[in-house]
This record gives sequence, structure tokens and C-alpha cells, in this order.
Amino acid sequence: MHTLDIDSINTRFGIDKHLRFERGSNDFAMIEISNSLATASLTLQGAQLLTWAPTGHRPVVWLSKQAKYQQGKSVRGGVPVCWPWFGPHSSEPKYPGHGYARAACWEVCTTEALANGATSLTLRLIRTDDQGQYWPYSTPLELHIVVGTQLVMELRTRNLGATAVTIGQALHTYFGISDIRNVKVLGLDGARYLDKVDGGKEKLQSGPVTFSGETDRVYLDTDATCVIDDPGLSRRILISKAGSRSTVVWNPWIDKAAALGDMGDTGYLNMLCVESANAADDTVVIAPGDEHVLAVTYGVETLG
Ligand code: TA6
Repeated sequence: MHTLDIDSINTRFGIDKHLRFERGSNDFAMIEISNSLATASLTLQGAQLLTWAPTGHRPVVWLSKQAKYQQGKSVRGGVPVCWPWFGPHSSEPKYPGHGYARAACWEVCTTEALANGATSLTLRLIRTDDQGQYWPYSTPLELHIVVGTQLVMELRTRNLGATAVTIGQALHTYFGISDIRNVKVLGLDGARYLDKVDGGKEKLQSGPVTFSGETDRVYLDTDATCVIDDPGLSRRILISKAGSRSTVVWNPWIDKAAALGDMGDTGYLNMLCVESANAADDTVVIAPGDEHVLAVTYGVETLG
């Protein structure tokens, strides 16, 4: 992790009590945000948002109690940035799963206290020589975030090269829920999906998505807003997106969670990933001089 002078970065980008840089677990550079509308925290490594809680609500974004803070590895939970491919690399099995951006060094471009009380910031992936082995292209990556009663995340890829590039990506968001056995995901009824726990077979979603075991699905050709309906917490989490036609739904369940080693024995019960992606056949070709933005807005509403 590049050396970071916390005092100087607070001088340059801190916003009094609204946005502060601190040293967290294992010396991770953390960004702590607190405004009248919400609180949030991020690691500078991977530009990984770890927590988001709108005022008056329990945390919406989930962070494992057993999360490990290891340089060069994403933290279990929050919103890992999967880029410039999703899942295993299409031809190089030794390349890092979900790309390299989520474990790399990022830098701060801007921070701002907005007139409506929200806090915005933009982070940029630092290009290092070792990335060239995976990705020999000139494609600056920025993540713009607005923390308020909603959480807005915009992942922007620009192609400064002379040839077209093809990217896969996802905002791999972990949501906090009461109990995976009692929630359902609305919005995907009728969508085709690849069932990764059944050999990648293509299937058709009928009705809400419910959970009774390991679930790992890539929903195809869908730009639908998804809703996590959580009666146990008397709330709905809303996930609306643009620049994405694939949505990944994942819960590792008992055995896979135990194998991951950073979710504890029961963590799987209280998390659910609904990932806004460009995955499977939904990869994006970016022409020279062009850009692509994967944008998501998260909201929460109380039931009843
Ligand atoms: O998005 C679902 C998934 O691809 C699962 O197959 C599982 O591997 C998950 O991502 C977590 O991956 P990670 O590399 O963060 O442990």
C-alpha cells in the first residue's frame, strides 16, 4: 500500500467532521463520512465502501464481523469493485478473480459537502506497472460516490487508447438482512439466469427469488430495479441501475461461507449480494475515446 500522510490528505480533502481520513485495522487508510443524512466508511484500497447507514436505519450495506484487512485483498462485505472482468478471467485462470481493481491502490480526486446535506467523493484507480501484465490498455477508472439518504455509485471507465477494449465489471454489493431464509428479491421475475450452483445451466426465474441453500445466479438481459423485501427488518432495499444488463444474486450458505473463512459460522444468514454487473454475455465494448458508466442508486424504505 503506498505510503499515505493522513494529516496532509485530511488537510487537502477532509471536510471538517463530515469526511475524515483515518488509519484503520492493519493500517488501512480509511475514509469516515458522517453527515445529517447518513454515515459511511470506505477503505482507500480498492475504493471499497464498507458501510452505509442512512439516518434512522440500521446499516444497509453489510460488513462481515470476521472481515480481514489484508493489503492486496478485498475486505469481506461492503461494495467490492470488480473490474476489468467479472469472476474468473475468461482465459487466464491465474489472474485475480473479479479483476484487480478491488485490491489495488486508489487515490482521492475530489470531496465535497453538497447543499442537500449529502457528501460526495471521487476516487481514481492508480495505474501501476504490475497491472500491465493483466491489462495492457489505457483505461482510467474512477468511482464517484454520493452518501446521503440514498447511496449513489458511478463506476466510469474511459478508453484513452487507439483500439476498442472489452470490460466486465460489477459493484459487488453485500446487503444487510434479517435472515436469508425470510427475504426475497423482487424484480427478476421472468428473467433468464445462469445457475452457477447447477453447472451454469440457463434457467428462467419464476416469481420472487427466495433462498434455501447456496445461491449464485447471473441474471441476464435485465436492467430492472431490484428490491430486497425484508419483513424481519420491516424494510425494503431498492437497487436501481444504469449501464448494466446483468444482475448477480449470491448467498454462499453454510459450507461455502465456512470455506471462505471470513464470514464466521452464521454470517451468511445476515447478508445477501445483489450485484449490478456487466457479466457473462453483458460485457461492454468501449471504443477509443469513449467511456462507459455503471451507475447504481441504493435506497431503503420502511415497511408497514
Ligand atoms: O458474485 C458471486 C461470486 O462470483 C461468487 O461465485 C463468489 O465467488 C463471490 O463472488 C465472492 O467472491 P470473492 O472472490 O470475493 O470471495
